[in-house]
Amino acid sequence: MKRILTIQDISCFGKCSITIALPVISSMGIETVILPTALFSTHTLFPDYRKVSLSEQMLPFSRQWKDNKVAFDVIYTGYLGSIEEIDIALEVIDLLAGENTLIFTDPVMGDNGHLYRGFDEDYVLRNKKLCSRADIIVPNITEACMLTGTAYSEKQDEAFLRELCEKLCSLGAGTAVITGASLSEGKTGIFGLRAKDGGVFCYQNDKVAASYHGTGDLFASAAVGAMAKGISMYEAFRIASDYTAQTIRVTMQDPDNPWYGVDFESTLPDLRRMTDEIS
Ligand code: PXL
Repeated sequence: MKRILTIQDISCFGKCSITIALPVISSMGIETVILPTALFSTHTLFPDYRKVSLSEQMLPFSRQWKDNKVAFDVIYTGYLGSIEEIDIALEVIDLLAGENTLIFTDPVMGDNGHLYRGFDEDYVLRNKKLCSRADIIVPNITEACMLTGTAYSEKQDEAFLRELCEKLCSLGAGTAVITGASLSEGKTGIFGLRAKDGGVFCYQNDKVAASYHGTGDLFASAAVGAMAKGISMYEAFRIASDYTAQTIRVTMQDPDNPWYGVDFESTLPDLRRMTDEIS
C-alpha cells in the first residue's frame, strides 16, 4: 500500500486541512500519516479561534519515524500557520524524503485576492522557498499572484494563466497547477504547466454560484490520493476537479448546509468509485 505523509494543522471544528486530508486520502485506500503542526479550535475564518502549537514535536516525531525506517511515497504539505512551521516542514522533508518521494505542496495563504489572517509579505517569501522544493504545487489564483508578485485579477485568460505558471515553475516547482482558474464565462477549473516538457493542461467545470471553505484542501487531497493510487497526474487532477465540483453541488442542495465547510462525507464513495474505475 502506498503511504502519504501530510503536514498541516488540525482544525478540530470546521472541516479543513487534516480533517479533510485524512478521510479523503484514506478512503482511496492509501495509508495516510499525519504530522499536525498545530491544533486549532476552528479554522481562522472564525473570529475567536484558539491555537495550540505542536511545532516543537514535528522534528522529534519525524526522527522517530526515520529511526523506525518509515518511508513515504508522497509528502503533502497544506496550511502551515507561520514561517517557523514552513521552516520545520522543510527540515522534515529533508529528513524523510527519499529519492522517489513526491513532494506535493498546497501553498495555502489566501483567497479572493487577500491573505488569510496572520500572514504577511515575509510569510509569502518563505512559502516561495517551500514551493521551490516541491515537485507539484497547487496554488489558487490569489496564491499564484502573491507568489509571483502579480496583481490579482478575477478575470483570467490563457496568456495570463500561462505566464503565472511559467513564473511559478521558475521558482523551482516541477509542475504548477492553478486552481479556481476560469477560462470562460461561467466556467472554473485548473490550468497547469509541467516545467520539464512545457506541457500545458487545462480542465474546466461549470461554475456554481457559491464558494465554500475547505474546497482547496478537498481538491489537493483528492488529487494527491489519486496519484498515489497510480493514476496519471493529468487524470488525477481531472478527477479531483470533478469530485470537488460535485461535492459543492451536493452541499448546495442541502438547505441546511453550514457555511464553514462542504459535505464531502456524502461524496466519498463517488471518489472511491471514480479512482477505482481508472487505477
Ligand atoms: O483550508 C485552509 C485552512 C486550514 N487550516 C486553517 C485555516 C485555513 C484557512 O483559512 O485557517 C487553520
